[in-house]
Amino acid sequence: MFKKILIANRGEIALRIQRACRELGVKAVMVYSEADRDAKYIKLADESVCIGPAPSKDSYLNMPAIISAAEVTDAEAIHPGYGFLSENADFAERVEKSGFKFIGPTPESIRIMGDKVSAKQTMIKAGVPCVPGSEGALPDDAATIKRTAKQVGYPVIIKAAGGGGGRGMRVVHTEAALLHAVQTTKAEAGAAFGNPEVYMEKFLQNPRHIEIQIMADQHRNAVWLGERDCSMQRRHQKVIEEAPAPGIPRKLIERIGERCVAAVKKIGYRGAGTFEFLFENGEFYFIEMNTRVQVEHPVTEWVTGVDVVRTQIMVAAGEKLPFAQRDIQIKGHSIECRINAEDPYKFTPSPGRITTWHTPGGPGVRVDSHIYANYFVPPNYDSMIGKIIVHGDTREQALARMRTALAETVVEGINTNIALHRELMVDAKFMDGGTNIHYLEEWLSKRIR
Ligand code: MV4
Repeated sequence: MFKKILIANRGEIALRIQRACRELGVKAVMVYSEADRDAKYIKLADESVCIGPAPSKDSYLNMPAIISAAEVTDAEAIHPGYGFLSENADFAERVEKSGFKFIGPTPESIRIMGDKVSAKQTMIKAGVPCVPGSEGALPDDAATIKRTAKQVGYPVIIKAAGGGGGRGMRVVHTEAALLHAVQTTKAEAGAAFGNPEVYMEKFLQNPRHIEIQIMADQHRNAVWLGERDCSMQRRHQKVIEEAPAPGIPRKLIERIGERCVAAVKKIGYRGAGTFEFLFENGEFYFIEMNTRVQVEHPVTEWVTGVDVVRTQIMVAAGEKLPFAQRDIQIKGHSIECRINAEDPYKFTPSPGRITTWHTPGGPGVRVDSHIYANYFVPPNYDSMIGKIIVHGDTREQALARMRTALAETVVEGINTNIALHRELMVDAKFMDGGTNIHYLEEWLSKRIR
């Protein structure tokens, strides 16, 4: 096992990784920007290094500063968390070339999955079902593009190879609109991602977003850790996640989970990873793979009993997975509410000083947050300030526990979306389970304040 790890992130995930290090007896080096100087997890750290001013590009995205921090503190490995440099293949490569372990997959794996065209081709080859569409990137010639769209059937969606997470896509309903949409998406993709390649898929109108968590070691062992339903989202930002996905037959999920494991073994993937699927009319369609630990990993941890972050560190150190597929049994139900510092109606960010912070507690309640009374939420980063996660024997019990937890929670000094969560936890359709990716935005458009 490593003696010392550098945590190249901030906020709740930096604290989450620090906790995993403590448990493993590994020293944690925290890096921070000038805006995060006073954070409690910095004071709690074994060591900490300032890596630059508040803007992310000068600190949490500053590769030389992070690698130098690892050098001066004699860290052996770097955990990138999520966001920032976590899915940057060049960073992973520079980390390894500088003699450190990158706690994540190889740069090659990150590169393949970062290019959505090569990710999809890899998954088709590995037997993972994908959304019907173009074979690879679209060519330039108009006739071929039109023919492909006719074969796929309208509506189609044009997606940038370098996009993902909802960036660089355009839905097309008619042939008349097709070529212009392809050209515009290409131009935008070239400017935004430095890669003008686009591909085409059948546009699924009312899918759910279901994702499969996998974990692999360097010794060809891989398991899937159940699924998460992440359909409750607004503008591609997830708001509520849960595990297992309500109403999907276990046999169906198991077939997909096994395909994901087979794919991971085929490509020699190591570390944690997530296969994102759209689920419509009883079918799963792969869209993207994430090569990092995700915000919503706690719901998986709670229904499987696996510590995802601890396992990431263990497999990066070269250890074997400490469990096999037969050890993974889904137990009960878990729900996560993301707490954001934002206007509860307009969703504009609400940074500032937190004056009061009462955390919820009791059986089946977990709070992952770095905040405290008198903490200043900096305006420079994502507005998520923490997560409330609950577990119950049933989904109904988990919902009841989340209602109680949200009722106990008090945040004063800034605005948060806690009121939104309180409303959603008593919404009849959400309580039924199985809402699609459009449900929350439709619900918000009809919401009365
Ligand atoms: C789609 C789709 C419908 N059909 N692909 C958006 C984020 C990116 N990961 C992929 N996305 C979508 N791809 C096809 N062929 C609808 C979406 C989509 C979506 C997906 C997951 C969660 C929320 C979403 C919100 C809007 C659109």
